[in-house]
Amino acid sequence: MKWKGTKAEKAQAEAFMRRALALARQGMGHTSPNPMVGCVVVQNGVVVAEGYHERVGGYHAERNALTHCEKDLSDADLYVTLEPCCHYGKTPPCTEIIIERGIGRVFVGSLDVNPKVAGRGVKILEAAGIEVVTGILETKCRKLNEVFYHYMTMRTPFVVSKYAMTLDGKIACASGDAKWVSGEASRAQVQRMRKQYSGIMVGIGTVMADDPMLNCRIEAGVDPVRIVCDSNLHIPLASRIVQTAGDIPVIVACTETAAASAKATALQAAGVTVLPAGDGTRVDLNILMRLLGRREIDSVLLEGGATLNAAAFEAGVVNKVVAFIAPKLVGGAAAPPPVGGAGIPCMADAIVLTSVETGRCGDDLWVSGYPDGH
Ligand code: AOF
Ligand code: ZN
Repeated sequence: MKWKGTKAEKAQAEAFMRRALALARQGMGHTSPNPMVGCVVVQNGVVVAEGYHERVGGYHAERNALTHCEKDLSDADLYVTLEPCCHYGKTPPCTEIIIERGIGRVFVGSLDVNPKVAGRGVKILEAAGIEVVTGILETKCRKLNEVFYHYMTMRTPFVVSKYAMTLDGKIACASGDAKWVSGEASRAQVQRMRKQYSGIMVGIGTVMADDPMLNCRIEAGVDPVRIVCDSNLHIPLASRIVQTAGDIPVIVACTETAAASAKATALQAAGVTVLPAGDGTRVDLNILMRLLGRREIDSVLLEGGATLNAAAFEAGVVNKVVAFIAPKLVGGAAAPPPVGGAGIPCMADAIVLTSVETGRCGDDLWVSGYPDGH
């Protein structure tokens, strides 16, 4: 329902919702494919209980807040970033405990898109006589769970194309040297992104050039699944990714033909999942995304080079772009840009980003946005 509070009341409600958002973010990297959710319980203007969804399979935010508080919560206000669930999943419905504890008012950030909930959570609370106010900091709450909203409705991973380039639009020198394009602060930010998303994808060119690990070096146990797009299975068995396949999962996407080869068998023996994606001469990225979605990979950080990035934009699988721009120039007609391929012939047909945000990361600039229609 629409809320008729005063300006001051609205500002206060938003302040509590901001606290709930901060709590929700503490679950980052641990809740996939569930959303990040935070909850704050307020009585007489004071926060008396807090909780968040700490990990998939664990209690939801509301239950975490309420079970840890023994106070009488009759008529208290509860702020939650996502509509309370009303289904028996891995845990009992949050609506049940909210009703049991006698909460008087519930402030909801954004509605759930899970078809098991989708507005029914609000209806059940209202039917129990609880006043429900929706849409508090809705945009921020939705954005926090942009992965969840996409994955729950599309069943394919939310793909974030991340790249770092020089001010003259190069991701490496003409020699191939790329260490480092962006500064330390940007690279630290990329480590945080590796924690945030459940998969990380590169092309075979990057494996050949850099022999990367593609792990997350800021926290143990939150590494994304490593995905290599390698149509003809050229990945060396001695590469660091293959050598560590037993520790951090590796998926190598290839063609149907390559998946039937002896190389595929050798990779499987090394612990790699070989995933055929299409019967053409190259990996079909749309098919690959559907297959990754079936494996509950809800998001992919695409750290591609010029070729894979071009293929991803051409296939229309990119949902978000995050570009770091370093204030340096290297020139060179042969130095690669972030997106190669044949390119779009007319500027009028360019992929335009919406909801653009910009900022600074050390001396670098960053720009993020969402390709048209995504
Ligand atoms: C909430 N609060 O903290 C979360 C919610 O598998 P389950 O039982 O954990 O249920 C997952 C679904 O519950 C998820 O898809 C989403 O709809 C909702 N998540 N809801 O009220 C929470 N994590
Ligand atoms: Zn719940």
